[in-house]
Amino acid sequence: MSTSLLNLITFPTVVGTNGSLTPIQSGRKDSELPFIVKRTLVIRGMKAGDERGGHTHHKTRQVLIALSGGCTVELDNGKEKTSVALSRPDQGLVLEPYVWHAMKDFKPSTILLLLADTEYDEKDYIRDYAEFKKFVK
Ligand code: T46
Repeated sequence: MSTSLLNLITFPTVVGTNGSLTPIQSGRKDSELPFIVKRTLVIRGMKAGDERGGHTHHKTRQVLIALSGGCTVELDNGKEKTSVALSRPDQGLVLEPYVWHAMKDFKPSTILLLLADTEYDEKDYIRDYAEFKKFVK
């Protein structure tokens, strides 16, 4: 079975004369996180030629948000591949289990926020592409 590849959530934004506020909360609406967050990562300090990711997960569901700057995210569910440009703090890319993902083409001062529904467990990662392919046959 292949897993849905591209799922972007647009969070609502409240714009005021003194700036804007984007609530990111869990719920059932299309504009909400589809899980309860257990872990939050802030990923920063990338140079233009760097690459991150290059793995997938057995169980963990995640949402990736470019708080500033941006990058390209390559996605691969074993059947199809696509890529998406992330550059909006009000937009989250859902990363489902068994979707191989890699981030590249980082803009200057990129800060990524990653929200996950599990605690960190290295055993949940598949970091070898050939092993990933065995799971998505
Ligand atoms: C993901 C993408 C989008 C820890 O010690 N604790 C942690 O909670 C995590 C997540 C990682 N680490 C260690 C493991 C590695 O030695 O930090 C190092 C870098 O982790 P990683 O290579 O997984 O980083 P990214 O940016 O490639 O991946 C991260 C998330 O780990 C991953 O879940 O999907 O962002």
